[in-house]
Amino acid sequence: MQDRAYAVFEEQQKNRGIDLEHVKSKLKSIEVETPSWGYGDSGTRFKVFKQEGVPRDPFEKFEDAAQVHKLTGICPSVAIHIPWDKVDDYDKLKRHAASLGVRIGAVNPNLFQEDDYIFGSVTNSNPAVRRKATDHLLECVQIARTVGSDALSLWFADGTNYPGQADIRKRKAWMQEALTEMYQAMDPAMRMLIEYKFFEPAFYHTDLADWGMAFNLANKLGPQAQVLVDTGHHPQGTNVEHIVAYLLDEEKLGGFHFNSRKYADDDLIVGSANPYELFLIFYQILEAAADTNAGVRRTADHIAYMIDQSHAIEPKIPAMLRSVLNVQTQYAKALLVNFDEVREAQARQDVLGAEDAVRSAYEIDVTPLLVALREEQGLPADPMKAYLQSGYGESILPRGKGGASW
Ligand code: AOS
Ligand code: ZN
Ligand code: ZN
Repeated sequence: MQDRAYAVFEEQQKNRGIDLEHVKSKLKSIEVETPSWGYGDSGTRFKVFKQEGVPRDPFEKFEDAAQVHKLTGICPSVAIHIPWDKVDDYDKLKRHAASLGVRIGAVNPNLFQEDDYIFGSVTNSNPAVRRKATDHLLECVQIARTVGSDALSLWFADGTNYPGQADIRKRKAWMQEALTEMYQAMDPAMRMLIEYKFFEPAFYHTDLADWGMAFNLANKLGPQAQVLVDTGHHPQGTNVEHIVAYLLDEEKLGGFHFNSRKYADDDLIVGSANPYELFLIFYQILEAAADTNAGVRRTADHIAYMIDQSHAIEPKIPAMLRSVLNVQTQYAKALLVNFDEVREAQARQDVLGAEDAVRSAYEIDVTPLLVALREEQGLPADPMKAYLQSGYGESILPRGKGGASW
């Protein structure tokens, strides 16, 4: 069955002018980082639901994340959040990860969970609080060094709820001051990925509200600072793929926090409500990866793909598997775009022809391709089914309820 399906697929792609060996090698090299916090209990501001079998500590989070990598082959790193993943011995955590076949990815400083930060962290008008927040950023640089991570992901809850509550321009300066200190402490191989979000938990203004503010700051800091696009952090109707193209062209796109949204920062399974947006993001990335400018190509090839989701009602590991598979599927579809065809249609100013060249790739069923790819890699043809049959989900139930949560 699969052999026949793949033969038909191969023939079809050959006729479309697509080099499947190239497509497969790209699919084999993409890496999608999963977040440690996605394996713990989470919820909304209304309720955190406790599930059975949830990891009780960072070590167990890595054990669950390793299952996702084992079955998909594309999730070799796991982002950590400090202090959620605080341990006495980071070297031990690093070794534990390695023993499971994964590694520690982006280090995320957490500056939003302590009472001291009620009016902000690095932008707090109280210098003692700003010092404490900046020291935590420096501590995270040190942790990244210890665990061998080259990425620091920064998201700030800082902002205000009311007009006049604080001096917006002073806060802007304090943000830059803190990040400059952190930037200077980083090793040359490290990258600072600056995330933005237009609202929540602050509702009047957020200190880093949009990509333009993050971009401006990253430019001021230097080449090791780049923008992190969290797909859920935009107002309704925003053209996220346009932001992606713009930042790529400026060589300032550092990474993604993938998730899906309907109304706000919903943190739902990526590609569940808006798969075409995800496809179009990859289309822009692949377009940039073939640019004549080497800097743009390098930027496109060094994007940190990360998932940022908190599954409140779904079983954690299958929800993460679904997310990773959705990313892989849309990436595979984007790889089937015939870029020559798009460019030729653009040159003719053939609006419908260009649109068709992009959309028609999205409409192709890539299942035979992904199954063939997994077969080549010794991975299960259907990772979700393999997980459900593996018994792992049952084996962790003795952990009980009341595991780690945010
Ligand atoms: C918050 O909205 C952001 O997306 C951050 O990336 C945050 O650090 C992450 O969601 C963990 O809470
Ligand atoms: Zn995020
Ligand atoms: Zn978010």
